[in-house]
Amino acid sequence: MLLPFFILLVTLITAAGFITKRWWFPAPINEYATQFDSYFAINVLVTGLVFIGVQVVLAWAIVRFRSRGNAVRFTHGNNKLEVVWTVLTLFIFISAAVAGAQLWSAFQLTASPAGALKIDVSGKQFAWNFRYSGADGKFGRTKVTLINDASGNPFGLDDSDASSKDDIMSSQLHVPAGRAVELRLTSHDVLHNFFVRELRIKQDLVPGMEIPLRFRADKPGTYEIACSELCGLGHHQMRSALVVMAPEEFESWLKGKAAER
Ligand SMILES: [Cu+2]
Repeated sequence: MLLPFFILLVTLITAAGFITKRWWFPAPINEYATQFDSYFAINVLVTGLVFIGVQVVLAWAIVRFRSRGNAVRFTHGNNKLEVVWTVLTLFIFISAAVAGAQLWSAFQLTASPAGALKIDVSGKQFAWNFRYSGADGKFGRTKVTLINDASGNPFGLDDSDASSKDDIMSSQLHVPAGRAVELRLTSHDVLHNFFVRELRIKQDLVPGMEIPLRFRADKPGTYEIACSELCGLGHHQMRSALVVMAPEEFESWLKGKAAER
C-alpha cells in the first residue's frame, strides 16, 4: 500500500516546486514579458489543478479498489463522464489558444511605431553580429563576396557605397531603454535562434530569409542572448549580450563606435 503515498508525495514535491518558484524565469524587463508571465501563470494554474486532481483520484482509486481477495468485477465505461471531460478539455485548450494567439499577434503582427531603432542581426556558426545604420539612418549596401571575419566585415559591407561608410558593427546588441527596436534577423549558414529570456522572446534565424523581430526593453541591464537552436559543434558557445542602456548612454556608446570606424 506504499504506492498511493508515493504518488501523493511526488505530486506534493512537484506542486511545491512550482509554488515556491525556487527555479524560475529571470524577472521580465518589459510589458510584453510581464503579460506573457501572467498568461503562463494561468496555464500553470489550470494544468496544475488538473494534475493534482488526477493524482489524488489515482491514489484514491488504488486504495478504494485494492484487492480484498474477492472475485474481480469489471465496469464498461461511462459515456456521460467521458463527454463531460472531453468537452471540458476542449474548452480549456481552445481558450488557452485564443488567449495565446491574442498576445502573440499583438506582439508579432503589429508594425513598429515610427522612430523605431532598426538593427541588422546576423547569426553564423558560432557568433552573433549586429549592424546599426549610423548617422545617415541608412543601411549601406552589402555583398556576400565581401564577407570577411578576419578583416572585421561580417556583413560584407561594400565601402564603395556612400551609406555604408558610417554603418556601425558590434558583437553585442546595445539598445536604448524604452525605445521600440526592430531587428532584422538573417543567418549565414544554418538555423539559429535568437533568445533572450528576460524579453520572453525566441525567434529562429532561417538561411535565405529576413525575419523581423520587434521588442522594447524598459529595464537597463545586461542580458544574455543565447542561440537556442542546435546549430553545430560550437552551439554552446554561440552567445552574446543584450545591453539595455539609458538613452543618453546609448547615444554616446553609438558615437564612440562611430569614431572607431
Ligand atoms: Cu546557433
